[in-house]
Amino acid sequence: MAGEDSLFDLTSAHLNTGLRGIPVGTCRTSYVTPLEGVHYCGYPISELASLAPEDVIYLLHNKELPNLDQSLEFRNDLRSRGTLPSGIEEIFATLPKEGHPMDWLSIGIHALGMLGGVDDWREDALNLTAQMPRLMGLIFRYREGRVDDIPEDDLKLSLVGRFTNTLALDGVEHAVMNRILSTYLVLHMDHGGGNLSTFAGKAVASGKATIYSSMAGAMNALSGPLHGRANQSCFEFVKRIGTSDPAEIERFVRGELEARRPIFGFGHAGLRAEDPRATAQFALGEEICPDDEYFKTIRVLREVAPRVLAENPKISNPNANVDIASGTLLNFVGLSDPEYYTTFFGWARVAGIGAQIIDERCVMRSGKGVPLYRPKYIAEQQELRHL
Ligand code: NMX
Ligand code: MLT
Repeated sequence: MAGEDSLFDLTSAHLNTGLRGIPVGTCRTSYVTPLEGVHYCGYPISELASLAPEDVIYLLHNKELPNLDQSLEFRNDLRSRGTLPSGIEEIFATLPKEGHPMDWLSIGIHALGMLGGVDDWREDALNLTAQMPRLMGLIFRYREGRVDDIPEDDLKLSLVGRFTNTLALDGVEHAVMNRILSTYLVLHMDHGGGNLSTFAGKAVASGKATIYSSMAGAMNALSGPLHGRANQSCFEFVKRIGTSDPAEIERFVRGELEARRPIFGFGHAGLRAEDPRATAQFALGEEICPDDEYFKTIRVLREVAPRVLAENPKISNPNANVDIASGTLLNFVGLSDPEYYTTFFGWARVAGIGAQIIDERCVMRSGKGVPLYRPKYIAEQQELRHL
Protein backbone atom coordinates (compact mmCIF):
# COMPACT_ATOMS: atom_id res chain seq x y z
CA MET A 1 0.00 0.00 0.00
CA ALA A 2 2.00 2.97 -1.19
CA GLY A 3 0.86 6.30 -2.66
CA GLU A 4 -0.77 9.54 -1.66
CA ASP A 5 -3.54 8.11 0.55
CA SER A 6 -1.36 5.33 1.93
CA LEU A 7 -2.20 4.48 5.53
CA PHE A 8 0.76 2.22 5.87
CA ASP A 9 3.83 1.30 3.82
CA LEU A 10 4.35 -2.44 4.11
CA THR A 11 7.87 -3.83 4.14
CA SER A 12 9.26 -7.27 4.92
CA ALA A 13 9.79 -6.00 8.50
CA HIS A 14 6.00 -6.20 8.97
CA LEU A 15 5.84 -9.92 8.25
CA ASN A 16 5.40 -12.31 11.19
CA THR A 17 4.60 -9.47 13.60
CA GLY A 18 1.05 -10.54 14.46
CA LEU A 19 -0.36 -7.77 12.22
CA ARG A 20 0.73 -5.37 14.99
CA GLY A 21 -0.58 -1.91 14.11
CA ILE A 22 -1.36 -2.74 10.47
CA PRO A 23 -4.68 -1.14 9.43
CA VAL A 24 -7.13 -3.74 8.09
CA GLY A 25 -10.55 -2.14 8.40
CA THR A 26 -12.80 0.39 10.10
CA CYS A 27 -14.64 0.05 13.38
CA ARG A 28 -17.97 1.74 14.17
CA THR A 29 -18.20 0.90 17.87
CA SER A 30 -14.98 2.06 19.48
CA TYR A 31 -11.44 3.32 19.10
CA VAL A 32 -8.46 3.45 21.41
CA THR A 33 -6.15 6.44 21.81
CA PRO A 34 -2.76 6.03 23.47
CA LEU A 35 -3.56 8.49 26.27
CA GLU A 36 -7.35 8.41 26.80
CA GLY A 37 -7.78 4.72 26.07
CA VAL A 38 -10.99 3.32 24.70
CA HIS A 39 -13.92 5.45 23.48
CA TYR A 40 -17.28 3.84 22.76
CA CYS A 41 -18.99 5.58 19.83
CA GLY A 42 -17.01 8.73 20.58
CA TYR A 43 -17.48 8.79 24.38
CA PRO A 44 -14.29 8.32 26.44
CA ILE A 45 -14.73 5.31 28.72
CA SER A 46 -14.21 7.53 31.77
CA GLU A 47 -17.59 9.16 30.98
CA LEU A 48 -19.42 5.84 30.61
CA ALA A 49 -18.03 3.85 33.54
CA SER A 50 -20.98 4.42 35.86
CA LEU A 51 -23.78 3.89 33.33
CA ALA A 52 -26.00 0.79 33.35
CA PRO A 53 -24.69 -2.04 31.11
CA GLU A 54 -28.03 -2.11 29.23
CA ASP A 55 -27.58 1.53 28.16
CA VAL A 56 -23.99 0.96 27.03
CA ILE A 57 -25.02 -2.14 25.05
CA TYR A 58 -27.68 0.05 23.40
CA LEU A 59 -24.94 2.59 22.59
CA LEU A 60 -22.69 -0.02 20.96
CA HIS A 61 -25.53 -1.37 18.84
CA ASN A 62 -27.22 1.94 17.94
CA LYS A 63 -24.22 4.33 18.07
CA GLU A 64 -26.07 6.73 20.38
CA LEU A 65 -27.03 6.64 24.05
CA PRO A 66 -30.71 5.91 24.67
CA ASN A 67 -33.17 8.43 26.07
CA LEU A 68 -35.34 7.22 28.95
CA ASP A 69 -38.05 5.70 26.73
CA GLN A 70 -35.52 3.97 24.51
CA SER A 71 -33.71 2.64 27.56
CA LEU A 72 -36.89 1.15 29.04
CA GLU A 73 -37.93 -0.31 25.71
CA PHE A 74 -34.50 -1.89 25.21
CA ARG A 75 -34.55 -3.43 28.70
CA ASN A 76 -37.98 -4.91 27.97
CA ASP A 77 -36.74 -6.23 24.64
CA LEU A 78 -33.80 -7.93 26.38
CA ARG A 79 -36.18 -9.39 28.98
CA SER A 80 -38.29 -10.91 26.22
CA ARG A 81 -35.20 -12.63 24.82
CA GLY A 82 -33.63 -13.80 28.09
CA THR A 83 -35.06 -17.30 28.55
CA LEU A 84 -32.53 -20.03 27.76
CA PRO A 85 -33.56 -22.81 25.39
CA SER A 86 -34.09 -26.07 27.25
CA GLY A 87 -31.22 -28.53 27.11
CA ILE A 88 -28.39 -26.28 28.35
CA GLU A 89 -28.43 -27.58 31.90
CA GLU A 90 -28.29 -31.18 30.66
CA ILE A 91 -25.19 -30.30 28.62
CA PHE A 92 -23.54 -28.51 31.57
CA ALA A 93 -24.24 -31.54 33.75
CA THR A 94 -21.94 -33.61 31.51
CA LEU A 95 -18.94 -31.21 31.35
CA PRO A 96 -15.76 -31.95 33.31
CA LYS A 97 -15.66 -29.83 36.47
CA GLU A 98 -11.89 -29.49 36.14
CA GLY A 99 -12.33 -27.89 32.69
CA HIS A 100 -11.48 -24.18 32.58
CA PRO A 101 -14.54 -21.88 32.92
CA MET A 102 -13.63 -20.25 29.59
CA ASP A 103 -14.05 -23.63 27.90
CA TRP A 104 -17.44 -23.97 29.63
CA LEU A 105 -18.37 -20.52 28.34
CA SER A 106 -17.36 -21.33 24.78
CA ILE A 107 -19.28 -24.63 24.86
CA GLY A 108 -22.26 -22.90 26.50
CA ILE A 109 -22.44 -20.27 23.75
CA HIS A 110 -22.13 -22.96 21.06
CA ALA A 111 -24.91 -24.94 22.74
CA LEU A 112 -27.20 -21.87 22.87
CA GLY A 113 -26.70 -21.55 19.11
CA MET A 114 -27.44 -25.22 18.46
CA LEU A 115 -30.57 -25.15 20.62
CA GLY A 116 -31.97 -21.72 19.82
CA GLY A 117 -30.10 -19.91 17.03
CA VAL A 118 -32.31 -18.27 14.38
CA ASP A 119 -29.56 -17.52 11.85
CA ASP A 120 -30.07 -13.77 11.82
CA TRP A 121 -27.11 -11.58 12.83
CA ARG A 122 -29.06 -8.98 14.81
CA GLU A 123 -31.59 -11.32 16.41
CA ASP A 124 -28.97 -13.84 17.45
CA ALA A 125 -26.65 -11.12 18.82
CA LEU A 126 -29.41 -9.64 20.98
CA ASN A 127 -30.70 -13.05 22.06
CA LEU A 128 -27.21 -14.08 23.14
CA THR A 129 -26.73 -10.78 25.00
CA ALA A 130 -29.98 -11.39 26.88
CA GLN A 131 -29.13 -15.04 27.65
CA MET A 132 -25.61 -14.38 28.96
CA PRO A 133 -26.48 -13.60 32.63
CA ARG A 134 -28.29 -16.90 33.14
CA LEU A 135 -25.65 -18.82 31.17
CA MET A 136 -22.92 -17.30 33.34
CA GLY A 137 -24.75 -18.13 36.54
CA LEU A 138 -25.30 -21.71 35.41
CA ILE A 139 -21.59 -22.13 34.58
CA PHE A 140 -20.73 -21.37 38.21
CA ARG A 141 -23.59 -23.54 39.54
CA TYR A 142 -22.87 -26.66 37.47
CA ARG A 143 -19.07 -26.43 37.56
CA GLU A 144 -19.17 -26.13 41.32
CA GLY A 145 -21.84 -28.80 41.74
CA ARG A 146 -24.31 -26.39 43.43
CA VAL A 147 -27.29 -27.54 41.40
CA ASP A 148 -29.99 -28.39 43.92
CA ASP A 149 -31.45 -25.00 44.74
CA ILE A 150 -30.93 -22.86 41.64
CA PRO A 151 -33.46 -20.00 41.71
CA GLU A 152 -35.68 -19.40 38.68
CA ASP A 153 -34.28 -16.85 36.24
CA ASP A 154 -35.94 -13.59 37.36
CA LEU A 155 -36.39 -11.73 34.09
CA LYS A 156 -37.69 -8.63 35.86
CA LEU A 157 -34.17 -7.93 37.13
CA SER A 158 -31.33 -6.13 35.33
CA LEU A 159 -28.83 -8.21 33.34
CA VAL A 160 -26.36 -8.19 36.22
CA GLY A 161 -29.15 -8.78 38.75
CA ARG A 162 -30.18 -11.95 36.92
CA PHE A 163 -26.64 -13.31 37.24
CA THR A 164 -26.40 -12.42 40.92
CA ASN A 165 -29.80 -13.99 41.52
CA THR A 166 -28.81 -17.24 39.76
CA LEU A 167 -25.50 -17.41 41.59
CA ALA A 168 -27.08 -16.67 45.01
CA LEU A 169 -23.82 -16.53 46.95
CA ASP A 170 -24.26 -16.65 50.75
CA GLY A 171 -23.24 -13.61 52.76
CA VAL A 172 -22.77 -11.28 49.79
CA GLU A 173 -24.56 -7.98 49.50
CA HIS A 174 -26.21 -8.15 46.08
CA ALA A 175 -26.23 -4.37 45.64
CA VAL A 176 -22.44 -4.14 46.05
CA MET A 177 -21.84 -7.13 43.80
CA ASN A 178 -24.14 -5.66 41.17
CA ARG A 179 -22.32 -2.33 41.27
CA ILE A 180 -18.90 -3.94 40.84
CA LEU A 181 -20.10 -6.25 38.07
CA SER A 182 -21.95 -3.47 36.24
CA THR A 183 -18.83 -1.33 36.18
CA TYR A 184 -16.70 -4.32 35.18
CA LEU A 185 -19.03 -5.11 32.26
CA VAL A 186 -19.18 -1.55 30.97
CA LEU A 187 -15.39 -1.15 31.11
CA HIS A 188 -14.74 -4.41 29.25
CA MET A 189 -17.39 -4.36 26.52
CA ASP A 190 -15.23 -3.25 23.61
CA HIS A 191 -11.66 -2.23 22.83
CA GLY A 192 -11.40 -1.23 19.18
CA GLY A 193 -11.49 -3.62 16.28
CA GLY A 194 -8.07 -5.21 16.45
CA ASN A 195 -7.79 -6.91 19.84
CA LEU A 196 -7.34 -10.64 19.35
CA SER A 197 -10.77 -11.93 20.40
CA THR A 198 -12.71 -9.30 18.45
CA PHE A 199 -10.58 -9.85 15.38
CA ALA A 200 -10.98 -13.63 15.69
CA GLY A 201 -14.77 -13.36 16.12
CA LYS A 202 -15.11 -11.11 13.08
CA ALA A 203 -12.87 -13.38 11.03
CA VAL A 204 -15.04 -16.43 11.82
CA ALA A 205 -18.19 -14.42 11.06
CA SER A 206 -16.75 -13.35 7.69
CA GLY A 207 -17.18 -16.98 6.57
CA LYS A 208 -20.87 -16.57 7.50
CA ALA A 209 -20.70 -18.87 10.47
CA THR A 210 -23.40 -17.94 13.00
CA ILE A 211 -23.02 -15.31 15.75
CA TYR A 212 -22.85 -18.19 18.23
CA SER A 213 -19.99 -19.97 16.42
CA SER A 214 -18.19 -16.67 15.86
CA MET A 215 -18.59 -15.69 19.51
CA ALA A 216 -17.42 -19.10 20.72
CA GLY A 217 -14.33 -18.59 18.52
CA ALA A 218 -13.83 -15.14 20.05
CA MET A 219 -14.07 -16.62 23.55
CA ASN A 220 -11.45 -19.23 22.67
CA ALA A 221 -9.16 -16.40 21.57
CA LEU A 222 -9.89 -14.47 24.77
CA SER A 223 -9.00 -17.48 26.91
CA GLY A 224 -5.26 -17.27 26.23
CA PRO A 225 -2.96 -16.01 29.00
CA LEU A 226 -1.55 -13.20 26.86
CA HIS A 227 -5.05 -11.86 26.18
CA GLY A 228 -8.13 -12.12 28.43
CA ARG A 229 -6.81 -14.71 30.85
CA ALA A 230 -4.19 -12.22 32.01
CA ASN A 231 -6.82 -10.98 34.49
CA GLN A 232 -6.74 -14.37 36.20
CA SER A 233 -2.93 -14.31 36.33
CA CYS A 234 -3.00 -10.75 37.61
CA PHE A 235 -5.00 -11.53 40.74
CA GLU A 236 -2.92 -14.68 41.36
CA PHE A 237 0.11 -12.35 41.16
CA VAL A 238 -1.42 -9.84 43.62
CA LYS A 239 -2.11 -12.67 46.06
CA ARG A 240 1.53 -13.77 45.87
CA ILE A 241 2.74 -10.30 46.92
CA GLY A 242 1.12 -10.63 50.34
CA THR A 243 2.00 -7.17 51.71
CA SER A 244 1.19 -3.51 51.24
CA ASP A 245 4.55 -2.28 52.51
CA PRO A 246 6.12 -0.14 49.74
CA ALA A 247 9.71 -1.32 50.32
CA GLU A 248 8.70 -4.98 50.34
CA ILE A 249 6.61 -4.49 47.20
CA GLU A 250 9.53 -2.85 45.44
CA ARG A 251 11.76 -5.80 46.42
CA PHE A 252 9.11 -8.19 45.12
CA VAL A 253 8.78 -6.35 41.78
CA ARG A 254 12.57 -6.27 41.26
CA GLY A 255 12.78 -9.96 42.17
CA GLU A 256 10.14 -10.88 39.58
CA LEU A 257 11.93 -8.91 36.89
CA GLU A 258 15.27 -10.53 37.78
CA ALA A 259 13.56 -13.92 37.49
CA ARG A 260 12.32 -12.77 34.04
CA ARG A 261 8.66 -12.93 35.08
CA PRO A 262 6.15 -10.26 33.99
CA ILE A 263 4.76 -7.67 36.36
CA PHE A 264 1.09 -8.42 35.80
CA GLY A 265 -1.31 -5.52 35.52
CA PHE A 266 1.22 -3.20 33.91
CA GLY A 267 2.04 -2.40 30.29
CA HIS A 268 -0.03 -2.38 27.10
CA ALA A 269 0.53 -2.92 23.39
CA GLY A 270 -1.17 0.35 22.37
CA LEU A 271 -1.79 2.57 25.41
CA ARG A 272 0.88 4.99 26.57
CA ALA A 273 -0.60 6.10 29.91
CA GLU A 274 -2.47 4.41 32.75
CA ASP A 275 -5.49 2.68 31.24
CA PRO A 276 -8.59 4.74 32.19
CA ARG A 277 -10.31 1.39 32.79
CA ALA A 278 -7.78 0.86 35.61
CA THR A 279 -8.29 4.42 36.89
CA ALA A 280 -12.06 3.86 37.06
CA GLN A 281 -11.68 0.59 38.98
CA PHE A 282 -9.25 2.17 41.46
CA ALA A 283 -11.81 4.94 42.08
CA LEU A 284 -14.53 2.33 42.68
CA GLY A 285 -12.27 0.39 45.04
CA GLU A 286 -11.46 3.52 47.05
CA GLU A 287 -15.20 3.94 47.53
CA ILE A 288 -16.18 0.32 48.19
CA CYS A 289 -13.24 -1.52 49.73
CA PRO A 290 -10.42 0.93 50.68
CA ASP A 291 -9.33 -1.25 53.61
CA ASP A 292 -9.34 -4.59 51.80
CA GLU A 293 -5.87 -6.19 52.10
CA TYR A 294 -5.54 -6.85 48.36
CA PHE A 295 -6.77 -3.37 47.53
CA LYS A 296 -4.11 -1.92 49.83
CA THR A 297 -1.51 -4.00 47.95
CA ILE A 298 -2.55 -2.81 44.50
CA ARG A 299 -2.79 0.80 45.68
CA VAL A 300 0.93 0.69 46.54
CA LEU A 301 1.82 -1.46 43.52
CA ARG A 302 0.26 1.21 41.28
CA GLU A 303 2.89 3.69 42.58
CA VAL A 304 5.89 1.38 42.81
CA ALA A 305 5.71 -0.77 39.66
CA PRO A 306 5.63 2.01 37.03
CA ARG A 307 8.69 3.63 38.63
CA VAL A 308 10.65 0.35 38.54
CA LEU A 309 9.44 -0.70 35.07
CA ALA A 310 10.32 2.74 33.64
CA GLU A 311 13.98 1.97 34.36
CA ASN A 312 13.84 -0.41 31.36
CA PRO A 313 13.73 1.74 28.19
CA LYS A 314 12.35 -1.19 26.17
CA ILE A 315 9.05 -1.04 28.07
CA SER A 316 6.87 1.39 26.16
CA ASN A 317 4.20 1.79 28.84
CA PRO A 318 5.08 1.08 32.49
CA ASN A 319 1.64 2.13 33.77
CA ALA A 320 -1.28 0.11 35.15
CA ASN A 321 -3.52 -1.71 32.67
CA VAL A 322 -7.15 -2.85 32.90
CA ASP A 323 -6.29 -6.06 34.75
CA ILE A 324 -4.61 -4.53 37.79
CA ALA A 325 -7.71 -3.99 39.92
CA SER A 326 -10.54 -6.12 38.54
CA GLY A 327 -9.61 -9.33 40.39
CA THR A 328 -9.33 -7.50 43.69
CA LEU A 329 -12.81 -6.04 43.27
CA LEU A 330 -14.38 -9.34 42.18
CA ASN A 331 -12.72 -11.11 45.10
CA PHE A 332 -14.12 -8.50 47.50
CA VAL A 333 -17.68 -9.48 46.54
CA GLY A 334 -17.09 -13.20 47.04
CA LEU A 335 -15.94 -14.13 43.53
CA SER A 336 -12.72 -15.48 44.96
CA ASP A 337 -11.67 -18.04 42.35
CA PRO A 338 -9.54 -16.26 39.72
CA GLU A 339 -10.23 -19.05 37.18
CA TYR A 340 -13.65 -17.46 36.56
CA TYR A 341 -12.43 -13.92 35.97
CA THR A 342 -12.00 -14.16 32.21
CA THR A 343 -15.60 -15.34 31.84
CA PHE A 344 -16.74 -11.90 33.04
CA PHE A 345 -14.46 -10.34 30.41
CA GLY A 346 -16.06 -12.65 27.84
CA TRP A 347 -19.58 -11.81 29.01
CA ALA A 348 -18.81 -8.11 28.57
CA ARG A 349 -17.27 -8.60 25.12
CA VAL A 350 -20.40 -10.33 23.81
CA ALA A 351 -21.81 -6.79 23.55
CA GLY A 352 -18.92 -5.22 21.63
CA ILE A 353 -18.02 -8.20 19.47
CA GLY A 354 -21.71 -8.79 18.67
CA ALA A 355 -22.16 -5.16 17.61
CA GLN A 356 -18.96 -5.24 15.54
CA ILE A 357 -20.02 -8.44 13.78
CA ILE A 358 -23.40 -6.90 12.91
CA ASP A 359 -21.61 -3.82 11.53
CA GLU A 360 -19.23 -5.92 9.42
CA ARG A 361 -21.93 -8.28 8.17
CA CYS A 362 -24.92 -5.95 7.70
CA VAL A 363 -23.74 -2.33 7.47
CA MET A 364 -20.30 -1.98 5.89
CA ARG A 365 -19.83 -1.65 2.13
CA SER A 366 -23.39 -0.26 1.84
CA GLY A 367 -24.84 -3.31 3.54
CA LYS A 368 -22.97 -5.90 1.45
CA GLY A 369 -20.67 -6.64 4.36
CA VAL A 370 -16.91 -7.14 4.59
CA PRO A 371 -15.77 -10.06 2.40
CA LEU A 372 -14.31 -13.31 3.67
CA TYR A 373 -11.10 -12.59 5.61
CA ARG A 374 -8.19 -13.78 3.50
CA PRO A 375 -4.81 -12.14 4.29
CA LYS A 376 -1.76 -13.24 2.35
CA TYR A 377 1.15 -15.27 3.68
CA ILE A 378 4.44 -15.28 1.77
CA ALA A 379 6.14 -18.62 1.26
CA GLU A 380 9.57 -18.42 2.87
CA GLN A 381 11.14 -19.12 -0.53
CA GLN A 382 9.26 -16.23 -2.21
CA GLU A 383 10.77 -12.80 -2.74
CA LEU A 384 9.22 -9.72 -1.15
CA ARG A 385 8.53 -8.37 -4.67
CA HIS A 386 5.65 -10.86 -4.81
CA LEU A 387 3.81 -8.90 -2.10
N1 NMX B 1 6.53 -6.74 33.02
C1 NMX B 1 7.68 -7.20 32.51
N2 NMX B 1 8.10 -6.95 31.25
C2 NMX B 1 7.33 -6.16 30.50
C3 NMX B 1 6.13 -5.61 30.97
C4 NMX B 1 5.72 -5.94 32.28
N3 NMX B 1 4.59 -5.51 32.81
N4 NMX B 1 5.58 -4.86 29.99
C5 NMX B 1 6.38 -4.95 28.94
N5 NMX B 1 7.45 -5.74 29.24
C6 NMX B 1 8.54 -6.14 28.34
C7 NMX B 1 7.94 -6.97 27.21
O1 NMX B 1 7.80 -8.34 27.57
C8 NMX B 1 8.97 -6.77 26.11
O2 NMX B 1 10.08 -7.60 26.38
P1 NMX B 1 10.91 -8.30 25.18
O3 NMX B 1 11.41 -7.16 24.36
O4 NMX B 1 11.94 -9.06 25.91
O5 NMX B 1 9.91 -9.14 24.43
C9 NMX B 1 9.39 -5.32 26.33
O6 NMX B 1 9.08 -5.01 27.69
C10 NMX B 1 8.68 -4.32 25.45
O7 NMX B 1 7.29 -4.52 25.58
P2 NMX B 1 6.24 -3.44 25.10
O8 NMX B 1 6.47 -3.15 23.65
O9 NMX B 1 6.24 -2.30 26.05
O10 NMX B 1 4.86 -4.22 25.30
P3 NMX B 1 4.25 -5.42 24.45
O11 NMX B 1 3.27 -4.85 23.50
O12 NMX B 1 5.30 -6.33 23.92
O13 NMX B 1 3.48 -6.23 25.59
C11 NMX B 1 1.98 -6.67 27.36
C12 NMX B 1 2.28 -5.76 26.17
C13 NMX B 1 0.62 -6.27 27.93
C14 NMX B 1 1.88 -8.14 26.87
C15 NMX B 1 3.09 -6.52 28.40
O14 NMX B 1 3.11 -5.19 28.87
C16 NMX B 1 2.97 -7.48 29.57
O15 NMX B 1 3.41 -8.61 29.45
N6 NMX B 1 2.39 -7.02 30.71
C17 NMX B 1 2.25 -7.88 31.87
C18 NMX B 1 1.13 -8.85 31.68
C19 NMX B 1 -0.21 -8.17 31.73
O16 NMX B 1 -0.52 -7.35 32.59
N7 NMX B 1 -1.06 -8.52 30.76
C20 NMX B 1 -2.40 -7.93 30.70
C21 NMX B 1 -2.59 -7.11 29.46
C22 NMX B 1 -3.94 -6.46 29.54
N8 NMX B 1 -4.18 -5.56 28.45
O17 NMX B 1 -3.65 -5.76 27.34
O18 NMX B 1 -4.88 -4.63 28.64
C1 MLT C 1 -8.44 -5.49 25.40
O1 MLT C 1 -9.17 -4.84 26.15
O2 MLT C 1 -8.84 -6.15 24.46
C2 MLT C 1 -7.01 -5.49 25.76
O3 MLT C 1 -6.63 -4.27 26.28
C3 MLT C 1 -6.13 -5.99 24.69
C4 MLT C 1 -6.01 -5.14 23.44
O4 MLT C 1 -6.65 -4.12 23.30
O5 MLT C 1 -5.24 -5.56 22.57
